[in-house]
Amino acid sequence: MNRLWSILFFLVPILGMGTFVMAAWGMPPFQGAWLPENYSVAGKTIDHLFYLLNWISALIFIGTGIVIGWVIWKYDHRRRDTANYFSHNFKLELIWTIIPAIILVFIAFYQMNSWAETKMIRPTIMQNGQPVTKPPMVLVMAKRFGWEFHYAGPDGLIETQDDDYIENELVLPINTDIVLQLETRDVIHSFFVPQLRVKQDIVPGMKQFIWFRGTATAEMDIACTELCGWGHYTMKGRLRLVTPKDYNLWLAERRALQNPPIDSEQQKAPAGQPGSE
Ligand SMILES: [Cu+2]
Repeated sequence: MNRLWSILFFLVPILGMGTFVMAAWGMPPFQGAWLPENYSVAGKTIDHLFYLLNWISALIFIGTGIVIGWVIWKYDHRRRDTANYFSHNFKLELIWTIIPAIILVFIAFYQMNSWAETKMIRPTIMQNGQPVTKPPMVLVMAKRFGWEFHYAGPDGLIETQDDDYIENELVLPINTDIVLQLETRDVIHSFFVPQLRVKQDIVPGMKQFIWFRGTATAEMDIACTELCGWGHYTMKGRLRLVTPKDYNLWLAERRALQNPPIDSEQQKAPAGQPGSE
């Protein structure tokens, strides 16, 4: 009976690895269970880190599974009735403290670049010959239950009177450093775009900044990953990554639609100048 148990324990790493491999290669029934396609420059670094951590975890998982199975197999009480008992083993304790410590310190140093790239070094622009942090392109306002995207109006600044406000639809240009300013109207939400490898909690009273650079045109979901109330699951936005040219066209269309009184006056002024008087 005990040997049967050991076989069951051996099955854990085998089946675990089996599902892992099948998901990674998209075999049925695990199609689409692996990472979604990446559309961000920094996503490559993040995916690399993800695979490294996955491999470390997989090796430890398989190793532990084999050790547990082997111990149950070898120390079957019908073949060997007493197990060795000892309450302390300094050498063993030292080994199982130092090895995880080395792994964790290694990961801490190894991930520094990707952390800096995605969370610390904000893109810059040149202003009077000096690099300054790039101002946010869109203010993302999370609320129960939806997303407001505030684009800059003709003044080119967000959080001003002429902001263009859109609900649940975000359009951004590719091949451009995008900075988003995240805020919430009520509770904690979390801005998550898996295809951009971006996830950021939004805390009331705080401004969070995220940045990324889209690599190809695509359409993707924006999800909230903080349980924020009964309608949490309905907090779904749509992100369209378009070419800079299409983005400018879209923006011009928005401006033409938005604020008709201001627009009509602006259109009158240049039209009225040549030849009308
Ligand atoms: Cu939410």
